Amino acid sequence: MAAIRTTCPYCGVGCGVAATVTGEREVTIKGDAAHPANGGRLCSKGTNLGETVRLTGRLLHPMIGDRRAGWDEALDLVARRFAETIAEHGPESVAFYGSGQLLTEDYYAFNKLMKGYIGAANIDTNSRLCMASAVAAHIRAFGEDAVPASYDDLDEADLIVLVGSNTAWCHPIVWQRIEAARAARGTKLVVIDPRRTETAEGADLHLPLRPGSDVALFTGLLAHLHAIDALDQTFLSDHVAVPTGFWDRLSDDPAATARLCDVTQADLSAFYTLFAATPRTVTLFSMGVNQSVQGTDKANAIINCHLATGRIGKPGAAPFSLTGQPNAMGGREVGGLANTLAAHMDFSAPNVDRVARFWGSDRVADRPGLKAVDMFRAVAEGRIKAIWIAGTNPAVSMPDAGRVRAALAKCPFVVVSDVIADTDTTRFAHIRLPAAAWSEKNGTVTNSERRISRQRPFFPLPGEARPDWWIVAEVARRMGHGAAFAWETPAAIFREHAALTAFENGGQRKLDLSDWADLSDADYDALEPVRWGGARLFADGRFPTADGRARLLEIVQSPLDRHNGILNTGRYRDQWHTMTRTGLSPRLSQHRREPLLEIHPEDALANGLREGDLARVTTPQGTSLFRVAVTDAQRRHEYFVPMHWTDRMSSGGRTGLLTDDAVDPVSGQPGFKLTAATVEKVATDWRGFLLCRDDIALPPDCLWATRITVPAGTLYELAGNGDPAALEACLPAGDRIQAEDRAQGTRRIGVIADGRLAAALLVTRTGILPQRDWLIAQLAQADVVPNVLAGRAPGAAVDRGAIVCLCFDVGVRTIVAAIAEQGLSDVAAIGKALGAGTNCGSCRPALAKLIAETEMLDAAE
Ligand SMILES: Nc1nc2c(c(=O)[nH]1)N[C@H]1C(S)=C(S)[C@@H](COP(=O)(O)OP(=O)(O)OC[C@H]3O[C@@H](n4cnc5c(=O)[nH]c(N)nc54)[C@H](O)[C@@H]3O)O[C@H]1N2
Ligand SMILES: Nc1nc2c(c(=O)[nH]1)N[C@H]1C(S)=C(S)[C@@H](COP(=O)(O)OP(=O)(O)OC[C@H]3O[C@@H](n4cnc5c(=O)[nH]c(N)nc54)[C@H](O)[C@@H]3O)O[C@H]1N2
Ligand code: SF4
Ligand SMILES: [Mo]
Repeated sequence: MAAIRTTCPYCGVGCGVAATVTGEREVTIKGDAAHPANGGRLCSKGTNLGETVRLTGRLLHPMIGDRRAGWDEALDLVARRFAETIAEHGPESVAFYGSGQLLTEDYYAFNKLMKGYIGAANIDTNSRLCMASAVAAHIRAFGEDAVPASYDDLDEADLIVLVGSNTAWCHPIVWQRIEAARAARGTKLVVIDPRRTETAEGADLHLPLRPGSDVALFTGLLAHLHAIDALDQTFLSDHVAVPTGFWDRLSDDPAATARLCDVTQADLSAFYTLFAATPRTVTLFSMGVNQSVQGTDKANAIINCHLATGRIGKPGAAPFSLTGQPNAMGGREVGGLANTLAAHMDFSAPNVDRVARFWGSDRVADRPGLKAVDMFRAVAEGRIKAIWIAGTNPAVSMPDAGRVRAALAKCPFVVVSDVIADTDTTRFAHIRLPAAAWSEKNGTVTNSERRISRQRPFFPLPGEARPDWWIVAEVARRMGHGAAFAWETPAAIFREHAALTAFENGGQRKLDLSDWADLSDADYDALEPVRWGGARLFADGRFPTADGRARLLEIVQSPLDRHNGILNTGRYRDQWHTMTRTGLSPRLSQHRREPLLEIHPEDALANGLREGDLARVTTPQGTSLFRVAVTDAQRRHEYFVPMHWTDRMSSGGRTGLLTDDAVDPVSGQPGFKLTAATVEKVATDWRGFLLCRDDIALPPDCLWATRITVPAGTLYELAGNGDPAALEACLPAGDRIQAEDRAQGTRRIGVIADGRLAAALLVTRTGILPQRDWLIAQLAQADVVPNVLAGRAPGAAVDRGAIVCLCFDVGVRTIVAAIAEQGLSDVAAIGKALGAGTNCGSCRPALAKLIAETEMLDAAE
């Protein structure tokens, strides 16, 4: 069968994927060599998409409570309850909460129903948690939410600055492009992040700044550029509006800035000097900038430096906001946030009038609706009485998620459209609607560089799953708006969206898709990835403001509170958000098996914590346990935890319960990266692990139980107090073999069913447990090895250690040994010797780090 060309459903890089169906829900995934975003490359997440497309855990039928219902019944009920609520309490008593993982067509349908026909603007999405500050900053500086740059600019830059972005993990194919530019033209790389991430590890300069101090850093840079006369005066006078007296209010004081940002003055000056000297500079930023209570100011402080040096709209020179989700950008284009109306238009009277005429509706919303955090507050306070959540898991991903859960529990009517039956959010749903998933759904997404690509289906819709746009249109029809939602295909919706962007545009808005407004269905199906606005916007120096000028903004660093401990949160390389899909992949689950608390060695010492201990993190919002990982990549008094783990996956690692829900006053985006926190050791009597072929619920009576998917089964890491014997009740039926070491309090139990290993439980009070890999492999074996409970192959001395390269299955010990024995001195040499790092490339930063560490050890000897 021929490969279907589609787009990766994970990050905003928007890589093209070639999918070849090889059987029932079986597919081979390759990079699409013809896609300009990736030229055939895929990172670890994209490469392993095939492991996530089976029907495990899928929601396949509409459900009313726990009862399976037909589509008609479910849709009628949703329409009736929304209509009744609106009739009784007004249009603002209902809300939609969507996602940057919806397709543009889905997004358009949700937005049109809420803003065009329900007549309120209470539709917001998880992009509020992600991009809202970048959106607000673009609008403040350029007059429109338009990303000036493209990936081409990375190839042409001489300096790339990454601010608050762990690009190597979160935008890996952009990272590979940055690496390529460094190799090809010696592009310099500066990383600005409080943590020494794998992204920062190999940079020319890393500024481990004090969290939240980016505004001071970039305002200091602007003052310095002004002081040394490094501004582009011509660009400023022709194209930028500068407030009177602006420059007089800036003072160039690198020493003070370095103190405030807590970086050395030498490093700060090195950055300032490099920036001043390099016209071709691209500054990429993501969540370390956006997810801050001063996020919009941070983004504008960066943009200021680019405007003042004329570094925008030119090859290799631009501020560049990286988008997180695959269609964060498409959602912004549609206008699916509560503070935008549609197609890059706000709620000004002429815009409302224009959109009303285009949609043919007399009740278009005329003012912004509630932003995510306020929306869930309104649910809690009973002002919103019906909510429809689609493509997002707010019970995990919202800040202060405990409060969001309480709100949902009280809400009279909760509808959730999802692809997975049981998530932390679907637990609160009165109605669950089964959506089409990636591999089935059909439409378009827009990536970080404004490139619109097709997501194409290659499997038929399973069970009764339906596309999100279809579900919305059916509800709209039942609410009496059939004529406006009569689309037969996603192509029809795309044409309507494109036509709206072009409608009475007259060059006022950069977003103008008129070239695609008449696309035939066949042309839509065959649509090649296309970038609207071309490679770069604003090349003529004209901006979509009333006077055609961009704006320099007066920005002042907000005071930073002194906390004894700061919790920072973010992502792991191989997990995607709340793990509903990446959690199904055994390969991806190997990179980090448990949610870790990363902590500086001195803080660990001060709190009596050692590697592998359990620690309790407490914030004003809540508390949760994490496994301790001691690392000097953290600054003192700052802790990092991942956002991914859920109630479905773990008893701990519940980061969403901890974060503060304070928001940026301009954008309404929460400051996920900075919450006051304390840590303490949690002693346990025993630890262990449980491996089983069949899925079982989280074992009870454990302080710590985290699950991951492994080939042929599930692995639980466990710890607790009291008698671990209670765990034996979890074991499946079968013949048991046992071994015991009373001195160390170690118990090993194997269960054999049908002549194969069905489960293994290994628990110890003071002893050492074997590495998991060999036992995991035994689950898939047809025969049981005689001494299986030893946990390693008969005669085998050492195992290969934690897997570093997923593609070639190479462990850390194998790599370290090869570096030492064969004198391997770079990543390419490791690739030659072991294959590691030569496919998806996601482990290349980790390999580079291993070489550096081995060299350091050598030097120390
Ligand atoms: N593997 C993987 N990739 C993903 C995702 C995923 O879930 N997993 N999700 C996608 C999505 S939706 C998004 S939004 C992106 C996010 O991509 P990134 O923004 O790269 O990821 P994060 O880990 O959230 O945060 C980035 C960095 O911000 C730093 N930071 C914290 N506080 C500050 C500060 O005050 N200043 C500065 N300068 N930095 C700070 C953190 O230490 C962290 O390393 O990733 C996308 N790609
Ligand atoms: N502490 C902390 N919290 C954070 C962040 C952080 O850095 N730290 N980052 C924030 C950011 S940037 C983001 S983007 C959010 C992400 O957070 P969420 O959006 O909550 O995370 P996902 O796990 O991607 O949720 C997507 C849901 O949609 C379902 N789904 C997948 N495909 C489809 C589809 O086609 N249709 C429908 N209807 N459903 C589908 C999935 O099964 C899943 O339940 O988290 C935010 N929360
Ligand atoms: S970088 Fe990786 S996760 Fe992002 S779109 Fe490309 S393959 Fe997918
Ligand atoms: Mo995001």
